[in-house]
Amino acid sequence: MSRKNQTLGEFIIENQSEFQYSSGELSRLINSIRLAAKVVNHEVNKAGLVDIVGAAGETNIQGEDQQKLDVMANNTFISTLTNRNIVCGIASEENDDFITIEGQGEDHKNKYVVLMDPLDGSSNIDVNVSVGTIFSIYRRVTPPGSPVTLEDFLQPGRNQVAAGYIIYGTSTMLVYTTGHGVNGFTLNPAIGTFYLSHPNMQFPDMGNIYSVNEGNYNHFPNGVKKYIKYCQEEAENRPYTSRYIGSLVSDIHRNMIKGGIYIYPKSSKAMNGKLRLLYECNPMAFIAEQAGGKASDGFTPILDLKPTELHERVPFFCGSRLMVEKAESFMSNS
Ligand code: AHM
Ligand code: MG
Repeated sequence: MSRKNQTLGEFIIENQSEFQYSSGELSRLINSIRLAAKVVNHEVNKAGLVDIVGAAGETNIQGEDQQKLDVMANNTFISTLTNRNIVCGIASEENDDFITIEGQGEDHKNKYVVLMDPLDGSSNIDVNVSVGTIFSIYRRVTPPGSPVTLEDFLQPGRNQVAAGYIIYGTSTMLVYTTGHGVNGFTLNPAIGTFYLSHPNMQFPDMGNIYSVNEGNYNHFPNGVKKYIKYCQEEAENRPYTSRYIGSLVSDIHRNMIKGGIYIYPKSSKAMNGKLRLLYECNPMAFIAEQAGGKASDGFTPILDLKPTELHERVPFFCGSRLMVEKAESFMSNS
């Protein structure tokens, strides 16, 4: 249930009972993400003012160790998530291996694992383009009481209990789902509070935006080439408009609001595309499906793929249902 002027904190509490395990832990976990998001937002907003966009390990003019923003975001989310007694493991795009969290009693009793891309699109920061955080939450599959294992992280996306993103844009938004639709909250920076601004977000079934890095056109599979030509053809509601920010969170967010398709296909340069199944595609696919959209690798729903390694990459087609289905038909017929 949503109502006017509802804050994210109120929304989390009021909707807690929707969640089947409903012990309050998932709510506390989302609350800790809300807190980390505010900290990262503060730092991202200062990026143009202070000299913190330099390489990690350098020293700034005040003699302080510099952290690149993606390192800062990673550290912020890890420490915030570790400090509550809820999470037993974290996997991040920024870390080679997963992190094991013992918990306060050092007993490995916590139930949730978090997988995240702490600052996606970070190459855009220097040019003042929106970036985002993407997160994905699962219940561990190994029994509590022992350290997490790789198996806890390599679950199909279908097992996600929550997923979301934060977009640090013209305004900062937190958008998430716990499997009961998608809701978006906008930060009022003056008072540091997220308000429900986009209740029950829905991908329009059809749109007129296609988002793909066409610079790689010559390297794309035939199905993608043909679909791009289809998008450009003169027809009743075509040509579509091409919009590509190169910042996944922003491209998906815009397409969810306006209707569109995002494609990062495989290519002859990158056999599995670029995006990571666990940190980028699974959470975005969960959100897309919960918002009435679709997400696949061109053939199979992303959420049905069985991951085999932490940093696995996968081709990604995500967006308005009818557009993704059309792109898939070009893939299977070529
Ligand atoms: P990153 O995780 O290294 O930031 O890369 C992911 C980003 C996405 O946000 C974006 O959609 C894509 O890379 C853009 O890649 P390209 O520049 O190849 O089009
Ligand atoms: Mg990324």
